[in-house]
Amino acid sequence: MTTLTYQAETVAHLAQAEWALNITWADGSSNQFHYIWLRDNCPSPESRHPNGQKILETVSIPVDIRPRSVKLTEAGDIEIVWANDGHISHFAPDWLRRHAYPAKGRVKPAHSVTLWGAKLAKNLPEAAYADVWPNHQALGNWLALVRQYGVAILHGVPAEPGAIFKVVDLFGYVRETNYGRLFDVKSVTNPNNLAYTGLALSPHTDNPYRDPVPTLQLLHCLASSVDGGDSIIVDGFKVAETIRQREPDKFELLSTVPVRFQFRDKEADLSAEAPIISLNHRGEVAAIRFNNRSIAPFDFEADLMEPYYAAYRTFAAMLDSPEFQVCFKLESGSLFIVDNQRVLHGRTGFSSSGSRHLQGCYADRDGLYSRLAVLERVNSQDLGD
Ligand code: NM2
Ligand code: OGA
Ligand code: ZN
Repeated sequence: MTTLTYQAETVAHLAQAEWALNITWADGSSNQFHYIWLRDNCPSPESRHPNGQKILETVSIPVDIRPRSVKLTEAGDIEIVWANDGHISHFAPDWLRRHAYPAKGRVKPAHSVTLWGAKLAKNLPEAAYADVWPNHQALGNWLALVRQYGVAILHGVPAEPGAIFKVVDLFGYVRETNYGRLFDVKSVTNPNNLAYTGLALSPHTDNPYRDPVPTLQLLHCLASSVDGGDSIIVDGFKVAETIRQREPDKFELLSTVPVRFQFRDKEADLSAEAPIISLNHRGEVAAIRFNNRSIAPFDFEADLMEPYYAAYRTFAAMLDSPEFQVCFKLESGSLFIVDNQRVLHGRTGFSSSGSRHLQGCYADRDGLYSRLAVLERVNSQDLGD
């Protein structure tokens, strides 16, 4: 038998102001709910479908809507009869309390995001395919590593062509590009991309010349018997926050000046523009876009050229620095996934003796987060909306 332990919210007092209903709760605190907001969020079946989607068109609500009456029912709900059309809304006090505004200070803490530097090498975020595949708890834990660190490794994926899709199937869908649903990363003659050579690749995000960029990248190792070809990962958010602290003027340039990235071959002509560091509306670092191989010639005003080069070089030098880099050898059967807007990846160069073959693909981060949220629902007392 399960016992519901949460306490039902009780209303101590209701007061009708001109534009809003004031509710005083049993604990003495109070909240204000605008009438238009209450009508907009009415849970009646005419206003909202059982699937949770809103049927009511907000624009159809009179902007000066008022209640004809407001009362507390015997069941403890708040009942509002609206003056304009007599529609009746019932609100559960629990629901109102959970959605009270302003949300500041009340929002659930963001999922834990851990910025990391070189020390992550001692404790790599990793799991075994054999564990996550049949087990939702272990899969959730592995996907949560992607959300927390922006990278996770998976060992023991069958070293067979296409096996990378089995991993994508665990959380979402492939994002197809001009490189195909799947691409083979190996040294070829006449490569259209330096990835398909034995050259070292300095830390980068993939496809910065696309808008939107693919938000996840997976790379799966099928063979690796060469000298070199070690994998490098760097937390771009950590580097950005470090520049913000140490050299704010350079941070300002990197986060405001747009630069262009481009890629051209016989079939594609791609180009996109963005600052290397994108901030969200709260000023937090939201995305990194950096790939020295595919950046277009800068075309700024003359005055900006030297300061921008200084900022760019500081950023690139930090990506190359042992303070921030984590290096590891991706063995045959291992795979890593990176948040392609946060964690930069690269490799050391490798010789032509022996063989090295990786397969890669892109996928969407929102799909991974959705899958993770559904897995987490199972273990939480999620009351829904
Ligand atoms: N490949 C491996 O985004 C890039 O240009 C990096 C991407 C060719 C799909 C390489
Ligand atoms: C890539 C890439 C790294 C590697 O294909 O985008 O960065 O280890 N490859 O070959
Ligand atoms: Zn890459």
